[in-house]
Amino acid sequence: MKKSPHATRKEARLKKQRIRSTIFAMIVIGVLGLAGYYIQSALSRPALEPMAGNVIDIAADMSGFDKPEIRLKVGQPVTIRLTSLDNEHHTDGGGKHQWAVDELGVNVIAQPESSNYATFTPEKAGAYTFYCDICCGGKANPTMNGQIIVEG
Ligand SMILES: [Cu+2]
Repeated sequence: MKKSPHATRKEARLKKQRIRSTIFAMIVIGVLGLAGYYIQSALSRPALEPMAGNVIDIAADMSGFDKPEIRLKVGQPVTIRLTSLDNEHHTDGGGKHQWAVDELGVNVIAQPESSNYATFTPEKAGAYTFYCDICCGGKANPTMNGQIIVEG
């Protein structure tokens, strides 16, 4: 059966519409993809080096750190990720906590109910003290410190 000229014209029009909506969809996908890319790169934190080595999670609140002792190996990179469990309504320290080791030159400060991290490689064996000096009477508070043991 032969198609009438009218039906052929209609088909051609539908085909053109289909091509047009395909092009439109491709443009939309492209724009969304580009926007997503820009949003993602804006949200990522360029100031921080990427996490490397073992990631050790430490949580802190007003009652102290959740780990009294951390064992590391000389020459092995490690990332300490500190999370503050306290909110900003704490009058003492404003919900921030710190994880610092003077001998290793590491100092991480976590904002209220947030995480922050530092990556480092211990170079010398020994036992060091980690502490938070922001809240609860600072370093002197026995719950806001612990031992880091670096083994050769
Ligand atoms: Cu603290």
